[in-house]
Amino acid sequence: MKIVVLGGDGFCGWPASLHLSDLGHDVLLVDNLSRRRIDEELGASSLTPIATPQERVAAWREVAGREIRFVELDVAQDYDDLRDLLLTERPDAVVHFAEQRAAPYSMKSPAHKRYTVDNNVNATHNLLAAVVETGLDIHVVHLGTMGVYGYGTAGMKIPEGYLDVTVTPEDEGAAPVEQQILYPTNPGSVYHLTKVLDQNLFAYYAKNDRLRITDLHQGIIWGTHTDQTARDERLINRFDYDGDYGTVLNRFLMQAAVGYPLTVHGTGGQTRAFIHIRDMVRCVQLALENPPAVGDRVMIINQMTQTHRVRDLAELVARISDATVELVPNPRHEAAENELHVRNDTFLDLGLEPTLLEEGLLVEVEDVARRYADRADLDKIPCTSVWTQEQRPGVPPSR
Ligand code: NAD
Ligand code: USQ
Repeated sequence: MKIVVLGGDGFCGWPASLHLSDLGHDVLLVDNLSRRRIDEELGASSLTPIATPQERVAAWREVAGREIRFVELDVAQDYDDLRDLLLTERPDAVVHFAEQRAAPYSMKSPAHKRYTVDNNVNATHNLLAAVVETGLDIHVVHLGTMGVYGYGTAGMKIPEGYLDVTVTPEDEGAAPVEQQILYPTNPGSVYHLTKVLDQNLFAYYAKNDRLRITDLHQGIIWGTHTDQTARDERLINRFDYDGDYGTVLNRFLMQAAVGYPLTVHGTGGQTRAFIHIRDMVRCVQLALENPPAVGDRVMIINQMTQTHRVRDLAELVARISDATVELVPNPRHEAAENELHVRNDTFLDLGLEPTLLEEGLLVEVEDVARRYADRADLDKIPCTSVWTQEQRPGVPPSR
């Protein structure tokens, strides 16, 4: 297949691109490098030393003998260029990772909220409008999030996108009608909200223009290496640990490696869905190999393999690495404790063999963190973005 990867310079996009290229697909990376600029804005950087996109693709050519091309383009702003690229390249599929993906970053200020909405919603809508304008039959695979669902499920397993409901018609004597609706959303940040908005864009374009769309509702990624990124240091993936972009398990592993108390928010009773980065690249492959048909509704797949409670993760990391755990005030507005049950049959049925925490991989990731520990800036570890006005320093709680 010819595959365009939007956001191909990012934490997920880069290893996914290498994996697809390694399988023999023709891969074109598109990225506006906004993530690298946000590092500069935050004064933070990847724990691992990442090469430039140009160095990365040159290293891949040298190591694997395969060509990945790179185009710098803003998917949210350069509509004409995006459409022309699709017309010139005529890809079979586009994998869309090109969004601002950190919940804390999206809550930092009104400017950050607005940027996240503008960037994410426009990127998604530009892609859909461009596919329609080209008239090409391109399979769109989008990286969505488990966070669109919210985390209070009343004990039920969250289905893969759609909920069965029974409607009782107003007409007397009419039989109840069975329907499937999009599972009700309950986002926990402006970032997660943009993924909810994306969902409606997809539903509309699948219905109105018969676009073929797969929306992958992905859990929190942990890990950093894949088989391909580990092949040469110039191919190394980014590893975020700062208070905005670092995700919880990778943060705990890095904190353990540098002797920083593990930052558990609140009671650590939050339960979340997780997936290892190696499984993510395989899921993207499986999604590409199993597209919906023209006229189908959006194919929604839960891309997660395990659920874990935050405090259990902290205790596990503390146990294997002799770290201490600290309960810090929760900067977020989220339920202190929740259960989470998720259906994930689609990828398991397609042959995904989940990488589990128990497999000793925690240690592998911690090794990465330890190896690059001297690059860590400990001042960047605390999460300083807060969710509500009341949580801002100096604002009295009664306001
Ligand atoms: P990332 O920030 O590392 O990568 C995103 C890439 O997209 C960056 O390289 C950035 O420069 C690029 N980008 C952003 N806006 C763009 C635009 N307008 N035009 C062109 N390029 C643009 O994030 P990631 O962790 O790789 O996440 C990728 C996708 O996966 C996101 O949509 C995210 O919501 C989703 N996701 C990530 C996780 C996770 O744990 N990392 C979990 C679930 C879902
Ligand atoms: N948390 C801590 N301590 C920390 C960091 C986080 O206790 O140091 C807690 C948070 O309060 C939250 C949970 O851990 O309850 C998860 O936080 P996270 O930053 O790992 O995950 P989240 O903000 O949800 O975002 C990440 C990715 C996002 C993706 C999402 C998948 O950044 O792109 O969409 O995971 S999911 O959570 O399934 O929606």
